[in-house]
Amino acid sequence: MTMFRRIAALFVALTLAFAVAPSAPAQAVLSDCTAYSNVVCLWKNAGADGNIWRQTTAQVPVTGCRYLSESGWNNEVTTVRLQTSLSYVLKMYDSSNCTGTPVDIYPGFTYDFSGNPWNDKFSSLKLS
Ligand SMILES: [Ca+2]
Repeated sequence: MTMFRRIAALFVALTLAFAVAPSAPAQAVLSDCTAYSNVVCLWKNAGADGNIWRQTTAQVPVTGCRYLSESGWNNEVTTVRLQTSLSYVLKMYDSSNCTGTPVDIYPGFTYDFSGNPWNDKFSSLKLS
């Protein structure tokens, strides 16, 4: 084989390796939230990266509490955004049942808790 053919064969092999490699879970971006109306968005990583938890505001109770343990997101959240034109405030709690002092999340802002004591602490939420 000529050197060129060796390199070409190697390139094809590498291309195939990447093509058939199991794909990682899709990494979310900010637009996976901002493209929607009236949604609550949580990301596992800083900078609205990693897996996304996105629910409509109708799916997050005003009276009552949404438990993140039910979806495997307990103590996993780093980035939060409330994407709505409605006058809601999102209340995020360390406790599992919306008790204690919440962190208030206002609409239209992206909150990145990396390096913050609240990082990977949120366990429940509600709207107010
Ligand atoms: Ca917690």
